[in-house]
Amino acid sequence: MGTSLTHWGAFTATVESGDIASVTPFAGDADPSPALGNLPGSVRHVSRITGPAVRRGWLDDGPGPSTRRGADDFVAVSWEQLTELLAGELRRVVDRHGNEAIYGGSYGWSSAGRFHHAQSQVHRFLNCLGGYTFSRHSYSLGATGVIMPRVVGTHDDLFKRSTQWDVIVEHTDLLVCFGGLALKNTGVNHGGTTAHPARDALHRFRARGGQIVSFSPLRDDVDGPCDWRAPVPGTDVAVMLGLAHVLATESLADRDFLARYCTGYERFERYLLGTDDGVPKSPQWAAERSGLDADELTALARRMAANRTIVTVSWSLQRTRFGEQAPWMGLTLAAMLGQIGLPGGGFGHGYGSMNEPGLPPLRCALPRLPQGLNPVGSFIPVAAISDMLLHPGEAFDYNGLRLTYPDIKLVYWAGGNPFHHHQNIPRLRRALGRPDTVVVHDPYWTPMARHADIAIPSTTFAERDDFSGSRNDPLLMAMPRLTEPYAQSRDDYDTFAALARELGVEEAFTEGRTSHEWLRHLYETWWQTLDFDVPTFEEFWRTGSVRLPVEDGLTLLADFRADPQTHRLGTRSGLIEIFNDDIDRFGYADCAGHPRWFEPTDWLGGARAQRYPLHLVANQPAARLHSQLDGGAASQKSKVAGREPIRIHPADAQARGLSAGDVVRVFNDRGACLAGVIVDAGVRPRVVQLSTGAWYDPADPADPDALCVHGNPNVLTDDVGTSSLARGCSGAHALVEVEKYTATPPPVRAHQPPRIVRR
Ligand SMILES: Nc1nc2c(c(=O)[nH]1)N[C@H]1C(S)=C(S)[C@@H](COP(=O)(O)OP(=O)(O)OC[C@H]3O[C@@H](n4cnc5c(=O)[nH]c(N)nc54)[C@H](O)[C@@H]3O)O[C@H]1N2
Ligand SMILES: Nc1nc2c(c(=O)[nH]1)N[C@H]1C(S)=C(S)[C@@H](COP(=O)(O)OP(=O)(O)OC[C@H]3O[C@@H](n4cnc5c(=O)[nH]c(N)nc54)[C@H](O)[C@@H]3O)O[C@H]1N2
Ligand SMILES: [Mo]
Repeated sequence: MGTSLTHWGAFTATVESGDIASVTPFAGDADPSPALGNLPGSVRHVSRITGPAVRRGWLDDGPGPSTRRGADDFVAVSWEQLTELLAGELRRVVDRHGNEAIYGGSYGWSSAGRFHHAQSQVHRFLNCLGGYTFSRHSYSLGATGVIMPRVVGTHDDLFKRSTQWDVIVEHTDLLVCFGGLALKNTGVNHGGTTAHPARDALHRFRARGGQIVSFSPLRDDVDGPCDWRAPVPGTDVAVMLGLAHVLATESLADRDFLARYCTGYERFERYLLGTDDGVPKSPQWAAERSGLDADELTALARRMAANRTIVTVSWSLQRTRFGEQAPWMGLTLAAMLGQIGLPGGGFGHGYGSMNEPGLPPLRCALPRLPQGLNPVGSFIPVAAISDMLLHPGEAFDYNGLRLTYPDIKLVYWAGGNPFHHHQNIPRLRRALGRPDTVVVHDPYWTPMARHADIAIPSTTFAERDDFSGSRNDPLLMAMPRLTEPYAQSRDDYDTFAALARELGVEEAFTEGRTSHEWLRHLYETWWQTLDFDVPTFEEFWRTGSVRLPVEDGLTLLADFRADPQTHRLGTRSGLIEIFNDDIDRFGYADCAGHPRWFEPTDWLGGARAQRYPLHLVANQPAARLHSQLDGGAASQKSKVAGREPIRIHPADAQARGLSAGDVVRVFNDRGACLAGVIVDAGVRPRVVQLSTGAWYDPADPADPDALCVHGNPNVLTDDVGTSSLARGCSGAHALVEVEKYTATPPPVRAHQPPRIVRR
């Protein structure tokens, strides 16, 4: 028996024969995530990496570009050999090419524990060696992270200090949700989560008479009653413009709010009304793009102005081409309503994207492993990894800067899975063929680990002591080890400590501490920064948790509304920028000085839809976190015919002769995968939904263009940035065609380890 925690919830586990046998959700959790069901059997799962392994070709031929990554056998080596080989290779790359030649961005969620957080560990280690090329922003919020600080002075306060559920329950009349309020996503919070209040909050909201309008291609993006509108995917900005047009032309826009708290509304209004381009962005204009009814949009705009309304934009809307526009336009629409900063009115970003929006923030910072300083200045926006590897030395635009891609010789990954998170996997595979060496730490033989030259078996959270920490969760939880490390797996910390010793930087990396000593050290250093009492480390470890004070009753931007001088925003003007001079000056073709509609390539209204007539929504999976524990029971139960399920509207299924349970080939000119059919009238016609996270499983591992037999949508998505401003991930959408797969479907082997030879 033991209690621990994942990004998707806290639980008590029984342990048998070195593995988790069963889990019981944490008693205080009203709505536990179904992904907890993936934990039993995860420690000794067949997909674990059992010992250090080196790709045969790399061992025989030495470092260098290779097309064999992902196709070669591995050779088992001892920890001593591994440490010597890898330390030697790190030294070679640093001496010959400089630290800039190491890409250590290492994006990924890894585990919830704050000390054994793999990304923090790898960054700290590489900093001890003199630094690395790093990455900025996230796949979650690539566009938001750049646009929102420019126009509202922050991005993370939008969700970490958002209007709280209790305030919404009490004051909001109307929630207008672009991208729905998907409760499946609120299961998760970075750093761990012990409570899931969103479902209950919506229940109470409705009981008070609150209403929800959901703009989404999927009916079940809102659980329970709502007014469901399904626009053509990717046209939300056009819809918002249509609503804004009604406010502007029917004297419903709050001119006082726009004058006092915003800049640039007049410039935007010229666009909205079509003063210069002759095209009013009217409800009729919006209807032509979105397929919605113009009169219904007009009626909704009036209803929004007459009620206490929150306009909320899910994060998915900014994970598309021109993704900067939707949150910016949502903010602009809310500003026109003039309710920003009033209880239960205004703007939201990410309700239903993650657990944290709507939850009270902590009144204190959290313990955190110091990562040291990185003297290397070169970086990429995180989703430009293939661009970087394929185009060293080339210049590119980012957020007003003109940067150059470095020439990467060694890629170091710990705690992430690019075959889960990155777009256009065929292109990614070619990109990963370019560096001399690819190093991956992971507990499991994920597709990324299979593409490594050096694969290092990490422990999971269940095999080590750690503690949690999340900005919007009141409990700091101890995560005592539940069982012994499996096979030869090692904590990432111990792997780095051994490498640091070999490379002469042990003291800098470990500061002389074991991991348990680090836990105490982090806790006690943190404790000294607090202005309230917390138990001693022993007491914390014994009782298993500390409850931290939170800031209750927040309304987003209430302080700014109350006093815009004292609480000026972090923008240049200190105000909400509906027009932004800097962005205007950058002169980008794909992001202008004010929010506007851009026509994407992959949308149903464009020419490409003649060849690929279905719009794929590649959203977050309900039964797991990303690709984590895809082999677990909850995830496996969600599969259809052993493949990732694809949902399709009955009319589209019928037109293709498909029925439930069929295996289909989903394809476009970027790639193809198999998937298992679910027919569902809750999906908009001409939309199909295939979530991310099925482990990439190429029919022929040597062919980068091979069919993925398991259903990873990132073989279909375009590896193109949101715009020149943010170059964020745009993987949420792709146009595809679907056909029945008539041959015998190849078996799914993604969770079987690669061939490992012993010498
Ligand atoms: N098409 C499309 N693509 C997307 C998205 C989308 O909507 N559509 N969403 C994007 C988003 S928002 C995100 S955040 C990304 C997520 O992408 P990732 O964060 O890369 O996905 P995960 O599957 O969580 O990868 C975490 C990895 O860490 C490993 N791990 C767990 N614990 C440890 C540990 O202690 N040590 C080490 N070394 N490893 C550990 C796990 O086994 C797993 O392989 O995907 C993005 N990709
Ligand atoms: N269970 C579970 N929860 C998760 C995660 C997970 O892997 N599993 N991942 C977590 C992470 S890292 C992140 S960043 C968040 C991501 O949070 P989001 O990005 O918000 O999540 P998604 O599920 O991709 O998208 C939410 C919904 O938006 C809708 N949508 C997609 N495109 C459009 C569009 O063009 N217009 C409209 N109106 N709606 C659209 C889809 O129907 C989809 O179900 O989720 C987090 N929560
Ligand atoms: Mo994310």
